[in-house]
Amino acid sequence: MWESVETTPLGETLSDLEAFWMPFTANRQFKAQPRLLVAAEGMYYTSADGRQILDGTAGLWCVNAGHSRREIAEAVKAQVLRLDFAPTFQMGHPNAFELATRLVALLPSDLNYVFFTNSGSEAVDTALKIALTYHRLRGEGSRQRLIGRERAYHGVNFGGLSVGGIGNNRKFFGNLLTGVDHLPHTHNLEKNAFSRGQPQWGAHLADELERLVALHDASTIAAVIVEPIAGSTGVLIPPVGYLERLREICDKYGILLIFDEVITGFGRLGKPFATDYFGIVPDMITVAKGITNATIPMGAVFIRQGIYETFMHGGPENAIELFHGYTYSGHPVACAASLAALDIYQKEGLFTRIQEVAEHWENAAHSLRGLPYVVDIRNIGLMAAIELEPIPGKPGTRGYETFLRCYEKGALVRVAGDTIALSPPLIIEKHHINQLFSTLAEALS
Ligand code: PXG
Repeated sequence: MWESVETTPLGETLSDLEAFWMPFTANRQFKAQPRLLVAAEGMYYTSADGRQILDGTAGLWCVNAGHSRREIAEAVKAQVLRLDFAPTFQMGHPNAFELATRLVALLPSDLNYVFFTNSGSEAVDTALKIALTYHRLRGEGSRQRLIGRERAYHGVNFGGLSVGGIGNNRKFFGNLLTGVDHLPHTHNLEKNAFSRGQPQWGAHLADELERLVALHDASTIAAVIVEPIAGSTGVLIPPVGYLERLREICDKYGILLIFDEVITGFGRLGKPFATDYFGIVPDMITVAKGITNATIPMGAVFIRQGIYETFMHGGPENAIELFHGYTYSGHPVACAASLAALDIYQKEGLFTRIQEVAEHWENAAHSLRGLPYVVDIRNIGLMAAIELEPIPGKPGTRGYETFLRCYEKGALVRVAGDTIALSPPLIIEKHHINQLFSTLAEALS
């Protein structure tokens, strides 16, 4: 059926594709010229017109162990047949407890608790609610302010939007949460273009948090949330010393620090999490995507011991400690998928796997320097971005055209404005890396 969609005249194409209102997509443009993926295996998608497309983006930064892993499929099937669903409100099922125990074993010693959600957006809103409640339980209920950062993406729910820093994602949706402020982003081409790994310039931008404290007073600030590396807005890598400084200032003023590791979690940097890579322990971590290798939707918040304990000491034993949760928090099928994904990650050493290819990855990315319109290349772990000079008056067009050309030539890349972002599955081999960057080089030349 899908084969025919691409070849039928426009009218028929639209009637077949019309009903699905696609997320974050120019629907009319897409439906006029659709790009449909019909199968996937390992590093490759198969498109409706029968081509093999190298996956340079791990789906949407999420298929960390590569596509269509049999072990996960089998675990999911077995779980659906054994226990399709069980509530986690006032009831439980073994997989959720087992998964939480397995996850905290991967984390720095103090992050000992897990709250399950179904997406990164829900994980972020959950973490913000925990932060607000935590301070209130400690008798510091005036700490209601949340601090995000410009160019941050924390999903699309109202909490995440409010601390997020992407104008288009925010401007249509009213007042959002009140009492939110933002740190400046750290991206600076003049100082840091063509950096390899963490850029040298910009640690002082964390001191802007001191200014926000001076402005609002620490007694009004609950939490700071940042992506250790901003993914969606084009792989913005923290300057050397920046995250350390944020941690210090948060500690100084009793402000919780939340790392949004929806993209950086589960091996993207050659360590299990960015907290391990940077050696900085936040008070909460939000994850999603790679937690199940994207096979079944799931997200989670990892929470420091002291925060959980505050809730447990907050009232009588028969009191619900947190008035929050989702029907599918800890869904048995998602838990089964996640347990199977963790087995693969651990058996195949995928959390550290990319250390084998990291140098090759970095050199391949930077080999694009000098191609037309390339104004920056940056990389860290198994992430890279190639920033292009915008066409005057038409921001985003050059990026989108490059994305289309890559797709025609057999590679899937992500585009954020005029920046091409890359984050392939962690099973990538050197020959795939060569294919990816040579495709990009052709597309750019
Ligand atoms: N936090 C971060 C850091 C993310 O990157 C979310 C939260 C939200 O997760 P959910 O599961 O609610 O989508 C994300 C999601 C892209 C792209 O290509 C990035 C995301 C989602 C879709 C596309 O940049 N990140």
